[in-house]
Parts: sequence; structure tokens; C-alpha cells
Amino acid sequence: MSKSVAVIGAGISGYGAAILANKKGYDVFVSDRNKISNDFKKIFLQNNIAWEEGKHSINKLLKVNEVIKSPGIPTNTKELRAIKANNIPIISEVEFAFRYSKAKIVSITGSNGKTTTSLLLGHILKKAGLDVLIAGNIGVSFALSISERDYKYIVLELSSFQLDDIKYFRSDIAIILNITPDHLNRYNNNFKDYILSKRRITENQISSDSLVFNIDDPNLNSLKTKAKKYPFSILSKQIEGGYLSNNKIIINQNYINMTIQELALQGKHNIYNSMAASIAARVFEVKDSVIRKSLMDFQNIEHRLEYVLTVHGIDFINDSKATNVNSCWFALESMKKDVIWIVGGVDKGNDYLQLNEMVLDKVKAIICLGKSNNNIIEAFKDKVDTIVQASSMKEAVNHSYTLANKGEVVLLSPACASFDLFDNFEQRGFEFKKAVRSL
Ligand code: UMA
Ligand code: ADP
Repeated sequence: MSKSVAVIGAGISGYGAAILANKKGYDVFVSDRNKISNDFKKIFLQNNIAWEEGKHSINKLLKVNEVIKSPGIPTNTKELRAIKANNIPIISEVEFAFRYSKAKIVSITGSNGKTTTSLLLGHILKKAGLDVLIAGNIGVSFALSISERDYKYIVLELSSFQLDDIKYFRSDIAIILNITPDHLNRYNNNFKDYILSKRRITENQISSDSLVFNIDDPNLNSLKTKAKKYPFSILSKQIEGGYLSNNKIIINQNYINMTIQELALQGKHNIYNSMAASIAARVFEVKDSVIRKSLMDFQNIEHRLEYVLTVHGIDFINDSKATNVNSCWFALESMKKDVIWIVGGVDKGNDYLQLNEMVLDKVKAIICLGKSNNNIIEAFKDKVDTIVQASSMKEAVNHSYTLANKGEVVLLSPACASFDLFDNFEQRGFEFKKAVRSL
């Protein structure tokens, strides 16, 4: 009897999983509740992949041996409950792709810094001449990539959603950057469940594997694992792992011979990201000189503390990707000038109290950019004299320009998702840059 698989969701990961399963000889059925892109449907047709759109037909989904679920789909939909009740295994695209790759895998998770660290580590490994794929939550399907060819090394950005449906997935090196509240709506508003999901990145690791983690994070300092531990810290000395001494990064007791001021990526959070990437590169025996050069010439990524322009002595910085409180804390922390702060959007249950000290210390005025700004106004009305509201990016940028003086900085770091006024964080960032350039 032939093996059969249903793929639920025909986005980036579902499409990739379907193509890989087809190549590996499965009977594939793809089901999407919404419309499937015409390009994808054309390829499905060429490859004899069955599909449906606009619905999930439970009777068809219950006929397969295994279901691959797209990460964005919540776990408790009626279809998924029926599939579970019929004891049909549900796995993620990452679990499925893992079966077909012989690569050495470094997987990277955390609430913030995943994309930056994945690209940074990918950059180091490529500079070392290695055959590297960077894939996963970053927007590149792991399954689709390896359906074309396998790689020697894979750097995999993993979200908690992708970790939720792993079974045997195992990485040679796992990195956990930090765990702070995010996506709690998917975890019954229970931070503990979200922490457990992130920690699954190490659950199948064995003693010859490595776990690189931020020991300064209270949610990570008592991690249980079979892997060899490589903690990193900016607060305390770590013999095996990374720490700072005389403003220099030390990895496994060796200096990376450069000061933190020479890092291409500035800010405390990027010291953590740079340490994590350097430890992983060291485990793969990349030379210090290559690590050092790569840390210095890495190109910053769009929408993450991205310098845009200086207009009449006022700096404008786009940190649109800061969609939660913790990333915003690090953005404010790294500001050296008085800040006019553009904040707001879809609040995922934010605890703004955590920003109090930073705001008191650095923020001169707040511009709320969201459909509902009450929580932000309540949190900061006693701390900042000027709080204004804007209903478009253009309006927000115009306000900021009026409020800022020469030598100050306008920072877009929203601490919120973008979906009330924008399609996604990229569009929010582009609109910010457009408005700044037309001042
Ligand atoms: N769908 C159904 N049934 C449902 C709900 C949705 O069929 O009940 C369909 C939708 O119509 C759509 C498809 O499912 O066609 C979308 O699936 P998806 O939401 O899992 O998105 P993908 O396009 O497969 O992209 C996913 C990740 N998306 C999410 O986790 C929400 C991408 O991360 C990732 O880059 C990609 O796989 C490749 O690995 C995005 C993301 O926002 C960037 N991630 C979150 C984050 O970073 O905060 C976790
Ligand atoms: P992710 O892929 O986890 O969302 P990104 O690298 O895209 O992470 O960065 C998202 C936001 O978090 C940006 O605003 C960035 O400046 C900030 N950030 C990056 N690294 C860290 C970190 N280690 N800790 C906290 N915030 C960070």
C-alpha cells in the first residue's frame, strides 16, 4: 500500500511539504481553508498532487496515514481534533523535512533575535567556505529547499509553532536566545506552556550535541538537556560558552580579538546574538579570524534598528520588527540620545511596566500609532509629558518631526503587531521610511 499524507495549509511551509512528500513517493492531498495561489496550483497539477481550497474536508483528511500541519494554524481546530481522535499522527513541516536531510543542523529559537542570529551565523559559516542553507521561520521552507538538494549545514530559524509538532527532530546545535512573553494567545495565555514549547528544541538532543543558551535569562538558567551546554552571558564569566571581558567577547576561554564597539550589529541584544552565533561557529571549528571578520562586516537587516536618515540633525530609526515589549526594551536601551518614540498597534497582552525605567530615562515624547492606544496612554501618562495619537504613519512621522529637536532621535519601535493599520511589519517599516524621506 502506498504511503499517504495530507498537508493542511498551502502557504510557504505547506507548499514545501507537499512538494517534498511528492518527490519522496507519497500520495499527497493538500487542503487549504482559503484560496491557494495559482502558481502553487499549477505545480500541484503538474505533479499529480491533489488539492482542495476554501474548506477542509474531514472525510478526506481522515483517510491518510499522516498529517503535516502548517505552523500558523491553531492546534485545536475542529479538523485537527477529529484527526487526533482518529489517532492519525500530526507533524510539522520541520519534522517531515528532517527525515530527508543528512545535514548538520543548527536550530535557533527565542522570542527575539532569531532572524538576526540565523543570518549572522549563516554569514559566518558561508565565509568559512561551508555549504549552508538558511531556512525555517525566516520565510524559507526547509522542506522545499531540501527537495531540490541536501546541504552540508542547515541554519534553521524555528518558532514555537514549528516546535509544537516535532517528534524526532534533533539538531546538532540548538540555540535558545531568550524567552519573554509573546504569542500567548496560542498558549491559553499561559507563559509556562510557551516556555515549554521553546524548550522542546533540545528534547531529542543527545550527549554529542550542543545546546547554546542565554544563562542571563531567568527562564533558561535551569535548562534540562542531554546535550553539552554552552551558556552565554554579559553578566558573568562562562568557562565553556561566551562572556565579556574588557569589552571583548570571549568564547570557550579564547578572545575573539575585537571590541564590542567593532561589531557590525550594535546594542546589548546584539552582543547576545553575536555570542550565540560565535559559539555555534566555534563548535563547527570555524577559525577565530573568520568569525571576527564576519562579525565586523555583517550587513544589518531591514526593520531591525535600521538607521534611515538624519533630517535637520534628527536621526530616524526603523525598528518595525519590534513586535513585543522585550525587543522594544533593547531598542530603547541602545539609544544614546533623547527619544521621540512611535509605539502601538495590536497589543498582544503587553506588560508595559517593564519599560518604565527605560521610558523615564530616555523618552521625551510618545506618539501612539494604533487603533486602540488606551493601554499605552494609561501606562505612560504620568511618566512622559507629551503623548499624542496618530492614525497613519505619515501623521505619526509629521508629529515626530515637529516634536524632535536637533540631536534627538525618532524611534519607530512599536512593541505591538502591525495588523490594525498595516499588512505586516515590513509594510509598516516601508511606510515609515517613505514618510521620513518625504519630510
Ligand atoms: N490555513 C488553513 N486552515 C486554517 C488556517 C490557515 O488552511 O485553519 C491556511 C491559510 O489559508 C494559508 C496557510 O494556512 O494558506 C498559511 O499557513 P501558515 O500560517 O502556517 O503560514 P506559511 O505561509 O506556511 O508560513 C509559515 C510561518 N507562518 C507562521 O508561523 C504564521 C512563517 O513564519 C514561516 O516563514 C514559513 O512557514 C516557513 O517556515 C512567519 C511568521 O509570522 C514569518 N512566524 C511567526 C513569527 O515569526 O512571529 C511565528
Ligand atoms: P525574531 O526573528 O526572533 O523576531 P529579529 O532578529 O527579527 O528576531 O528581531 C526582532 C526584534 O527584536 C528587532 O526589533 C530587534 O532589534 C530585536 N532583537 C534582536 N535580537 C534581540 C535579542 N537578542 N533580544 C531582544 N531583542 C532583540
